[in-house]
This record gives sequence, structure tokens and C-alpha cells, in this order.
Amino acid sequence: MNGHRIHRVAKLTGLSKDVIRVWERRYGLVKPSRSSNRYREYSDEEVALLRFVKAQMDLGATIGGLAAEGHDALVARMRAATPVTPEEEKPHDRLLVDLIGSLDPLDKAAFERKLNGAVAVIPFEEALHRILLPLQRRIGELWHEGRLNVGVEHYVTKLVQQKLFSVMNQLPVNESGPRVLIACPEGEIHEVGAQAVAYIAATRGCQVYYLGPNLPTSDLLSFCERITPDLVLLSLTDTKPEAAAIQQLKDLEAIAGRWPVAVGGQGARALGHLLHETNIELLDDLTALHSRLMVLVSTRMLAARG
Ligand code: B12
Repeated sequence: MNGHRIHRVAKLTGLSKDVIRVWERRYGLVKPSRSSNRYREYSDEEVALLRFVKAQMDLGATIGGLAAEGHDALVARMRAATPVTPEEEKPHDRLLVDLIGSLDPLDKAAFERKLNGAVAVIPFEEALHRILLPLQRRIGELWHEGRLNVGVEHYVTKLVQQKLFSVMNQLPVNESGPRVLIACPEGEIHEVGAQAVAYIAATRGCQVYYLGPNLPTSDLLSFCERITPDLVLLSLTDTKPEAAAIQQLKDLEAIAGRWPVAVGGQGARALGHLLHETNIELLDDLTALHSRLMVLVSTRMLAARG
């Protein structure tokens, strides 16, 4: 999690320091942590929430009315109200060049200052599409081309992962949401796609069970038996030789016979022709994922109402 001091939050949100403190004291709108020297420290999520509240007030809402909704409901509404448009999916090219420039030679302070600052000022889902995922791709490509040290690649990958998880962990847990299990199958170590999927599922109101990379099919099966998922989402990045791909699909079909299974990622798209003959669904991209999850969540809500 990034800690932003109050003077920076004031700059990032356009609110005065006094207003931010009053909203904390009176309405509990934000709950900054305290640094070792007792300074307030605000997370990216809190900065985004303050910006959202300010934007709502600019549209005529009152702080009392907004605060009455409660912190968790406001966070959920902020996320729902910020669907990512194609414009917001475009990589932030200038920033990416700038960030990569701070990696060789490595200037950790400059890199993190630029990254944290840029991520904090836009809704997190937009930051995911425009900054974090493109950054991950570019860093990985540089490593693949032998132009970036593996330690630096690991350092950036871990930062991207930490950001995704820290924001995800701040989301309210929807205990009545559909259970969605997310993992990468055995042999698959490219994990960031699966993490992005986990984040999106959590923001759409699912209960996410994130099991990470390289999960053997037998473990996936036994975990499904434990939780009876409403949907299993698998991220496949590698392209396997045909024989290995057919074997993998056979294993997954056994699971898909009992619970709904969908696959996505570049490895899954490459399987297209083989998937037609199975009961495994292909989700082409994150837009397809969004639609699939909306159906899942609304079906669950209707069932709960009887
Ligand atoms: C980053 C990266 C790495 C990182 C991985 C870090 C990590 N822990 O995840 C590192 C540097 C460690 C790495 C290692 C390797 N990599 Co690599 N890597 C990449 C790279 C550059 C980006 C992948 C990535 O993370 N993208 C970010 C994610 C978010 O984007 P995405 O994968 O496109 O996913 C999007 C969609 O597909 C979708 N999506 C993904 N999953 C799912 C799931 C569902 C359900 C849905 C709906 C959507 C969805 O959402 C995402 C967001 O839009 C790609 C090349 C590329 N440009 O794609 C190569 C690439 C995937 N790697 C490759 C290879 C070969 C390897 C290695 C095997 C190389 C080696 N010889 O050692 C090793 C793996 C070592 C091992 N132990 O197995 C190859 C795969 C080739 C193939 N076709 O099989 C690629 C394509 C590079 C290449 N051109 O050759 N890699």
C-alpha cells in the first residue's frame, strides 16, 4: 500500500487539509494509518475515494448524504461508477517510458514516486489498464530480450502484484456473492493476468478464491470439492504443443463436468479450435470477463430473492 501524507492528498484531490481531517473525524470517510512519527498516511484507495466524493459533490450531492451510505457502499459505488472506456485503456506511453528510464540505472525512489503518484490520481481500474498491466508487459519483454536484469524484472513484478493485492484487500467482502476460484494451471507461472482477473471479480461483487500460479489439476479438483465454486477461471499464457494442450484440456474437462470452467489469456485464445469440442468456455478478454461476471452476480442476486 502507498502512504500519502495529507499535504499530498490535498494536492491530489483539490480538497483542503482541514476538509480532509473533518471528513475523517465527523464521517469516518477515510481511515488513514499513522506512520511511526504519527503522520496520517492515506492509501491509493482512500485518495481515489476522496476524489470520487468531491466529484459527486460537484454534481450536487451532499457530504452528509454520501457519508450516510457508509464507507464500504461508497467504495463499491465508486468502483461501479468508473467503468473503463476504450480511451482509458490506452497505455500511458509517456509515463511508461519515464518509468522504464528510472530502472537502468535503478533509481528506486524516483521509480516508486512516479508510479505511486500516477496510480493514485486515477481510478484504480483505469490505472490497471493504462499503467500497471502495460508496465508489466514492457518489463517482461525487456527481460525476454535480455535488456533488463532479472532482479529488476522481479522487483517491478512484485510491486505490480502488491498494488493489485493491496487494493483488492481493501474491498468489502460480499459474503453472498458468487464463489469464483481463480488460478493458473500446472506449469503456468505467468501470474499477473490471473491477478488482474481476481481484482476484477472482487470489484464486481464475487467472493474470490485466488490460488495463484502453477496449480496441479488434482489440487484444483480437491479445492473445488471443498468450496463448490460458481465459476472456475483459469489464466493460460503459455502456448503448449498440441498433444500437451489436448491432455491439459482433458484434465480440465473433468472439472468442467462438475463446475463451470472458463479460460482466458493468450494461451487460451491459441486453444480456440480445441475448446469448441469441450464444455470449457473461452473468455476472450477482460470485457468478456466483465459481462460474464455481471450475469453471474445478477443470477445469484435473483436466486437469493427467491
Ligand atoms: C511478464 C512476462 C514474464 C515474466 C512473468 C512474471 C510473472 N510472475 O507473472 C517473467 C519475466 C518471469 C517471464 C518468464 C518466462 N516467460 Co514470459 N512473458 C512475459 C510477457 C512479457 C508479459 C506477460 C504478462 O504478464 N502480461 C501481463 C498480463 C496482464 O497480460 P496478458 O498476459 O496479455 O493477459 C491479458 C489477457 O490475456 C487477459 N487474461 C489473462 N489471463 C486471463 C484469464 C481469464 C479468465 C480472462 C478472462 C482473461 C485473461 O487479461 C490480461 C489483461 O488484459 C509475455 C509477452 C507478452 N507481451 O505478452 C512473455 C511470454 C508470455 N513469456 C514467455 C516465455 C516463453 C517465458 C519463459 C518460459 C521464458 C524462459 N525461457 O524462461 C519464462 C517462464 C519461466 C518458467 N518458470 O516457466 C512467452 C510464452 C511463449 C508461448 N507462446 O508459450 C511470451 C509470450 C514471450 C514470447 N514472446 O516468447 N515472463
